[in-house]
Amino acid sequence: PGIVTVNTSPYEGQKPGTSGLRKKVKVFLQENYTENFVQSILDANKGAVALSTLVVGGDGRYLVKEVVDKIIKICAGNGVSRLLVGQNGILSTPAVSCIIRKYKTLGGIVLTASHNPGGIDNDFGIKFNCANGGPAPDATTNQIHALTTQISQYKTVPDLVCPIDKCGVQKFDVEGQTFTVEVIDPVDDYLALMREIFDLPAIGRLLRGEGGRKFNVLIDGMNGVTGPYIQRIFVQELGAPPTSVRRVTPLEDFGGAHPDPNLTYAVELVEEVRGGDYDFGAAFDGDGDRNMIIGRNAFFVTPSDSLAVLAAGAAAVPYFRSRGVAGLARSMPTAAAADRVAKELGLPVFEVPTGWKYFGNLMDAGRLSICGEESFGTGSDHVREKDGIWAALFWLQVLAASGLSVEDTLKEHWRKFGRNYFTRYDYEECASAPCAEMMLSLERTITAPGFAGSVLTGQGKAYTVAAADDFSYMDPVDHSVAMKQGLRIIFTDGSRIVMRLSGTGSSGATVRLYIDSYEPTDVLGDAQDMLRPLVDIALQLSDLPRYTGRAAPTVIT
Ligand code: VG1
Ligand code: CO
Repeated sequence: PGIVTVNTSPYEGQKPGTSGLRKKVKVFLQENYTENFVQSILDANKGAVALSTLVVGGDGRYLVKEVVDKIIKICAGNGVSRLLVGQNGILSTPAVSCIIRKYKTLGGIVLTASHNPGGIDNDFGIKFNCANGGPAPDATTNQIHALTTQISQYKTVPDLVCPIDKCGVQKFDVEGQTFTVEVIDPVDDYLALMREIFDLPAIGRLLRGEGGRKFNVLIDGMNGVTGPYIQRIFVQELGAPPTSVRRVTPLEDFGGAHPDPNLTYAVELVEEVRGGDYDFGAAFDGDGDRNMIIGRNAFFVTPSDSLAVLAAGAAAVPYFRSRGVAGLARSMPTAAAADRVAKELGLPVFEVPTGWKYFGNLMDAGRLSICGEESFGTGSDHVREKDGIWAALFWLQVLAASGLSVEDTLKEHWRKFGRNYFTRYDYEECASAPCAEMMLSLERTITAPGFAGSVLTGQGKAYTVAAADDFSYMDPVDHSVAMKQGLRIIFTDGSRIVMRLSGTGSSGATVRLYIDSYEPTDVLGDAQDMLRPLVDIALQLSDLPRYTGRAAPTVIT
């Protein structure tokens, strides 16, 4: 088949956010919209694309298969030599990262809007990952965006027919050059990596109830991409009963579910674990990079605590036993529980802006091993994305070694380190303009002279402001700077209020309010009660209810 050059013109707004370009499906369906963005990704890699290998796959949502087909044709048109494509277009985000690294490819294109709902009326997304397996850094995404504003042509091979429903190698002659598409099993490479990292037989004995300890798990794929991975790893590899897994078929609309593993959207799992005989529950988001962990009676583990507990328990995992742990990191809004573990272990700890792309450089430089975000993201340098199933296996390895329950693990951790109470309030799909105004006004308030040192009171409890700013970050490795990463108010007792606008939504604005407060001894309280005074202060100071017209958040974590 032959290469065709198609004339096109730019679309506005093809600017990748926290994690790729995310828009409504109908936006992607506009003529040449998807083609423009894919061509711009390839153009941003100019010089390297010819004769390269790329990985392509997505979370199974509506439009993934069609877009995989477009990408295959455009890659063929641009001289890419080989594609590794997940069967039926299925690859979890951490699996893409794993495959890029294992086969040393130039990068990968991930088709996902992560935890956003799917289906024709919902979201789609395209993200480019680099040769280290991680999301492209700001410099690259800015360059991709700049290219989308100037694009005038894309190249494609319209007559190339490449089915992706069966694994195997297909070769095409594109104007005398061989173009290879290798359709791969989505799970094989990822499972091989998990076998290297963990002592899976030990986890298997726990799940099969050998050695006298009955331990029931319930693992929820939320109809997202993790289904085949869960089925293969938990049931086939580890020998857990088939009733240990639920919602394991990837559906284009996630069965109507909002595939975001939190207490609101994963309520089905929470209720089943609460009402049933389960010791452990886990759920993952649409593309498999997020995780929620709960214990018996649906005891909830805050992601910030999860990171701290795993970091403290890393010695249970062969991968960390043999390589050691170089350092820890968390995103800025994440509660500082991991910092206390780092201190105890004598490890460096890094505070980066929201979004996984900021961890990559530190990992590549060998300075960071385990990291996480409050948004149900946990990961390590085994790949360059957060990794939901890996996090669940890590938990099970720690529990298999300690013999403790999830709840007792947390209580012991808090007794030893104290507790960072944490909550996040999300106000989803608000009007954009008033939210932008609110952020400007709050920034003015907190950066005004005299704000630092002032005393703020909520519910009769007084806090003294130690510092306040709009967070900016300089990457310690390449010294690139990310500005305006969230407003934060830090009090003299270490408590923090953080407010920022989401960068993953496809329409309107989502306001996120984060509260983090440390208690050395009073560790068994209810987070909502303990944090009420600081929530009050944040709402007063920002005037959020007036700007958003919302009396209550959409989701509380
Ligand atoms: C959110 C989370 C952030 C996470 C990002 C991508 O971003 O807050 O921590 O890295 O989603 O996660 P934002 O800008 O909406 O707050 V995923 O699972 O979409 O790849
Ligand atoms: Co995700």
